[in-house]
Amino acid sequence: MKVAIIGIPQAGKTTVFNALTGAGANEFFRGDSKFNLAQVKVPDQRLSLLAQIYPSRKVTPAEIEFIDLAVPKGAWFQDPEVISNLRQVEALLEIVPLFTHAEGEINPVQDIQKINDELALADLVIIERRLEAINHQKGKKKTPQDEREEQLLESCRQSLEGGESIKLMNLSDEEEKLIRGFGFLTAKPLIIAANVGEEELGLTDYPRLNNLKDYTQSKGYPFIVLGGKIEAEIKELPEAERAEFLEALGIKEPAINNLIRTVYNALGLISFFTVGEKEARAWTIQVGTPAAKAAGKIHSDLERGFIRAEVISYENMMSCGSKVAARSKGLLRLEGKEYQFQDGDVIEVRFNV
Ligand SMILES: Nc1nc2c(ncn2[C@@H]2O[C@H](COP(=O)(O)OP(=O)(O)OP(=O)(O)O)[C@@H](O)[C@H]2O)c(=O)[nH]1
Ligand SMILES: [Mg+2]
Repeated sequence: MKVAIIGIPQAGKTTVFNALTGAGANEFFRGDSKFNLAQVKVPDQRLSLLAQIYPSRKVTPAEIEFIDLAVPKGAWFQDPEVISNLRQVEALLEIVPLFTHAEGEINPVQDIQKINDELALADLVIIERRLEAINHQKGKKKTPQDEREEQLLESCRQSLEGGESIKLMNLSDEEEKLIRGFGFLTAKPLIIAANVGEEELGLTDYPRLNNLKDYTQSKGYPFIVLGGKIEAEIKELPEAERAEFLEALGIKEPAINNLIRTVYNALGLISFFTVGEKEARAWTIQVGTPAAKAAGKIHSDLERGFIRAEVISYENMMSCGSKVAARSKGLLRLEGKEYQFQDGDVIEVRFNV
């Protein structure tokens, strides 16, 4: 899973990237490097608690990949490298500055609209190009499939020109499949993170924030608030000092954890677990994935030779304290290949290849 961090210049994108990754990435990109890239662990307390049962020697959380793009000033989305990177991600995380930033005036709703316009423009370029190609195929007549595609792209164009993104078009599964290959930017889930200044940290009710909250709600964008600079500082601290620092700030958990979970949920992702003495591990799947396919995440043999999955819910596993106890209470189920793992399922796959 790959998520791109976007936003207006100087919004705090690289700062948030550093808060996510602890990578200490430079604010300025040197040489040819046009982006920062890092794997981020998805915080999940359930996994650590499961690992304590065995105990497991190794704990491997789920991960999401974040990419922080160096965006050329001015011609934001006209940079082909930026665009092609964005087309490959599953979601967009937009940093909206609410702190006093270099660009001066603070106008979060306008900032979001500005970026949305750029995303729409990038999609329109692709649509025009494709329509052109469909209509000017040398010595070839339009197939019914071409016509279906043309019709669909025309309605995407109308939506975009009317200021609406493709994700709000209520496309059918079949239509979504037809346009998936284009990687339209306005079809991707968009998550908004307000980057607030240190003075506003912990404040939940002031006009500028409320406006933004109302706007994101009306558009259906998942929304979170964080102080990018503080979060980056927290990430730099040694583990041992972190708790004390958080306590001094009066917070239980870094906001960045909430951000990662929000992204995970916005993508419709859930985790199932495999646990043993060797390793406790979280695996990421899309909600609704059949068990055999989900098992394929662990190893392709498990999908190919899938027989059954032994499943215990996280809650039952914790209340019973072991797999053996869960089995004796009848709480271990055997599920077939069409079963859909639920968030938190602890599983073991029986297979034969
Ligand atoms: N006070 C304060 N300053 C911040 C915060 N987040 C970012 N900044 C500052 O804002 C400036 C821009 O931050 P960056 O993280 O480089 O922003 P960016 O969006 O990556 O900028 P570009 O890549 O140049 O578009 C830096 O000087 C940061 O220190 C914050 O939460 N509070
Ligand atoms: Mg940057």
